[in-house]
Amino acid sequence: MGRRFRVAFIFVAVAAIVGCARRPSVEEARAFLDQAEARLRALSEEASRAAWVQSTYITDDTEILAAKANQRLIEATVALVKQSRRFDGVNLPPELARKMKLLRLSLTLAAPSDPKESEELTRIAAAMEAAYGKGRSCPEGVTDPAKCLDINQVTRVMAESRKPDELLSVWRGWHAVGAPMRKDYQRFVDLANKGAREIGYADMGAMWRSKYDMPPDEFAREVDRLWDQVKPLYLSLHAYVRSRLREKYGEKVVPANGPIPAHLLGNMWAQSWENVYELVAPKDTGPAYDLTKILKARNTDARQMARYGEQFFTSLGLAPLPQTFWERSLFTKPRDREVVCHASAWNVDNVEDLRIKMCIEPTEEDFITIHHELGHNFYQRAYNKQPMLFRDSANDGFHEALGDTIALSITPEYLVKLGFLDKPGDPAKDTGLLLRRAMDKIAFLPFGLLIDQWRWKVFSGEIPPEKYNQTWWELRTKYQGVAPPVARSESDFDPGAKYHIPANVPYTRYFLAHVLQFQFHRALAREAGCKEPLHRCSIFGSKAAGQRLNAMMEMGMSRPWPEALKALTGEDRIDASAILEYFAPLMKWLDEQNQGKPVGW
Ligand code: X8Z
Ligand code: ZN
Repeated sequence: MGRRFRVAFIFVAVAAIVGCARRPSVEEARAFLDQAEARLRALSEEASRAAWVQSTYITDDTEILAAKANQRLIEATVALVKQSRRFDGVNLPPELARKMKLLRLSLTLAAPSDPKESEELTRIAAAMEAAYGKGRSCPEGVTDPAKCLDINQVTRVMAESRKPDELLSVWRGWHAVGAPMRKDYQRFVDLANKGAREIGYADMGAMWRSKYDMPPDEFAREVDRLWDQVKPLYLSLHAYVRSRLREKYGEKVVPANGPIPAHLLGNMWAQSWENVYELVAPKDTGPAYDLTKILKARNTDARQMARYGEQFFTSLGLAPLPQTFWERSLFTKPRDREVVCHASAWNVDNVEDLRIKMCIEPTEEDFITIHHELGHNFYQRAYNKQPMLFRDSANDGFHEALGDTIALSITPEYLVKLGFLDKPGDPAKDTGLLLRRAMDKIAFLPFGLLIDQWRWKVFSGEIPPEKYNQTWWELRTKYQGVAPPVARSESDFDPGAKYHIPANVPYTRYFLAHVLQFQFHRALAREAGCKEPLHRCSIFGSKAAGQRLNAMMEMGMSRPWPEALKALTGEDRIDASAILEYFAPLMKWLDEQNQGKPVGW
């Protein structure tokens, strides 16, 4: 016994002297991960606090403070990733092996180890997000900010105006927000790639694609497979909407068989079209209700909008939001300071300091977005008992799908329960209802896909800076079938006018979410005992559905996502059959409408 000990001791001492690593033990790996988790937890809280203040009070100072806190978090993570390499080849129990893997995947922005470069990168990141937050749409030639529109005003014009000239002016003005970011973005890509390479990825896009419990190339193929499944539905919707818009705006504005001009679809990015529903509504089965009108007529204020959202989640048996949520959230756009209005949900201390930041307006769009944001919050709280490295959704598509799943339960029957409607309307006349949903959910799919098709190629270098804008529009035309309403050039940088590019938020998550939410909804509707067609099912008040949902949410990221999917749905593949089933009656109707009309562009 004594001898064996001595031999081992000598071996360790020699290994330490010559610098050659003895293989570390499982216990050392455990201790390393415990410390890593504690450190990441502290630094992430600090970075969140700084980011919160930056986003809700944009100034030069908050920008620098947020950048610095983010730099500390990223540098520490990169250092931990590098240290974790010494456990390569150690046979770890599954939980520790998963933590090791997730540590290496935990960044969405990697920074080079040179502190000057990591400082430059985090400063650029903070500056781009702030520039977006401060963005204004100014009419051509105007520089007086008082004559320009902020993002909420721009959103309203895009949703409500039916004058092509006015829409064009606002569209052009907002897209000008991107141009000054071009140089920064180019440098951002170089530095971020350098950081990604240092921790073992080919580039940032490869790093992002590695987060799905499968080889990155296989993930890219999965995404293509899903798109192929839903594409026929998108093509039918596109053809129908184009022909109706052509009736409205005339042959000079909307081509018979080409892409639709991107400013006519009710949204700055043409990413969801529900705001122009009335222009394409079926003539005999129009909308049974207009939620925006109802909310306005009831003088629903921002907090009340959030209360409606919370009430849905508590009806499932989930605990109410903490008091601090109501005290610390930002619900309305402040009059006297710049904020990032793009909606987001936070868990500042990774326990239950839950908040949303959103410039809420009483519209249907925001009513749904509130449910989306609260979905993040309820998910965040459900996994807060997991170890730090597992405090995330099964994959990022799950996080984005959660609240949308709940919002699919905002059915006419549910609106009757809220006292918003007298009667739920006749289910035999649901084409309008389905078309309206499709204008949101189906219209979004190609947009959700193309953003990262562009970014993946930008990060890999396949798209060089001198082709940033051209390729952006090639992809928008290829996938969405939309065209810029005025000529664009490389002096523009239109990707910068979409929040997630300057804010560096990966986007494939939303594409996945738009498929997953229908899969979730179908499973939960069954759990709730709904026998109606899927679009008439609401899980409001179903404790059984709530339990099923909660069991999945509590898992956080502790298991590969197919297991979480299985816990909720019994299926272990992402699959478009639910979204196709949901819209099957509409598909049939659209194909009838499209008889003899051109499809595609
Ligand atoms: O960014 C969001 C959420 C916050 S995670 C409001 N969404 C995407 C977008 O607005 O572009 C939700 C749908 C897609
Ligand atoms: Zn979200």
